[in-house]
Amino acid sequence: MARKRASAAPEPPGAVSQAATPSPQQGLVISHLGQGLAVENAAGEIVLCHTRRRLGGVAVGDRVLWVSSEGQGRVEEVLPRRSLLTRPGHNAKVRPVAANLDIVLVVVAPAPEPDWLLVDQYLAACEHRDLAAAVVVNKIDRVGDRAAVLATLADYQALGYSGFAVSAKSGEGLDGLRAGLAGRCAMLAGQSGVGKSSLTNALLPDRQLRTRELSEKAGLGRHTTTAATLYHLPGGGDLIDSPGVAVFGLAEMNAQDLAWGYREFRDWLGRCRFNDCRHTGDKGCAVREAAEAGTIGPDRYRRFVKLLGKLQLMGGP
Ligand SMILES: Nc1nc2c(ncn2[C@@H]2O[C@H](COP(=O)(O)OP(=O)(O)O)[C@@H](O)[C@H]2O)c(=O)[nH]1
Ligand SMILES: [Mg+2]
Ligand SMILES: [Zn+2]
Repeated sequence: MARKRASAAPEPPGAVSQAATPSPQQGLVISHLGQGLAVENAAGEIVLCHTRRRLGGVAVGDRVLWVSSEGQGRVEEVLPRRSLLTRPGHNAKVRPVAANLDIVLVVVAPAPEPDWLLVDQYLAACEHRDLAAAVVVNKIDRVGDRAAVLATLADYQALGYSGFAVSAKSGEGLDGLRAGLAGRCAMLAGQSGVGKSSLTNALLPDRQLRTRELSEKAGLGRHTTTAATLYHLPGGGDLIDSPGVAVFGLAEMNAQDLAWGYREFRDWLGRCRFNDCRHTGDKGCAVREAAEAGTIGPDRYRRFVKLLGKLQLMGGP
């Protein structure tokens, strides 16, 4: 990776007098550390920063203005975000997880058995948050059982989602995936065991180095692996690795949002007989009729009905 070393020396300690308030610099939040934030400065170096309390939540991927203060940095301002992914926190509050994300890669594999209900849930959540999404079938080196999963991938591609068939193990298809990520900020999602960690390692050759650098900055000995961390992809673009963070629930979505999250439903949503149509058993439902006629894929429709049931059990809005 072509990370630049600083050409301009950092502010020497003690140079910050009362008279000369340092001017804020732009930085990129790449991780939460034990006692603060890891912010990457313009030279590509990691600066440990704390925040002003009034700033509220700062997320990985946030662009910030920060100043040097007693050998550390202090984040003064969070710059406007183009997207924000949150997850439910304590006391009905939401916690920011990733800012300025462009695309979510929903990963499935021939094994474990693909959970397409979960895929649809992720895709609907992305539609709801205005994030692009792509479906990645990993482990295509497992020739025996890949046909079925590739057929379903084609269904998603027909809906306009980018689809990639790759192998983190053999490297097959990874160049296409890299090209698809160039210049974008991406995050991987998917059930356990599909190969998210393996893909992350394949896409980020110097990940270990960066993780070590973070640990040193944190002074903790070891960077906690559960903290979401932003890494630069060698071919341009960024990957936010967020192990163990399930961020794509149905929280914050209602029944209408879910229907809207099925992008092939949109042409039909205004055509049901009743305004408050749930698109399940209702009389004169244009969506259901389109699914029965095969205009809307019946598998996707069936999964919508299941997800709607799940949503109602949650007793959401
Ligand atoms: N055959 C094959 N196995 C893979 C591939 N990618 C990952 N695996 C294996 O699948 C298992 C789960 O992978 P992991 O990356 O931990 O999945 P995660 O839970 O999604 O992070 C491991 O045993 C990997 O070695 C692949 O492309 N092909
Ligand atoms: Mg993993
Ligand atoms: Zn309807």
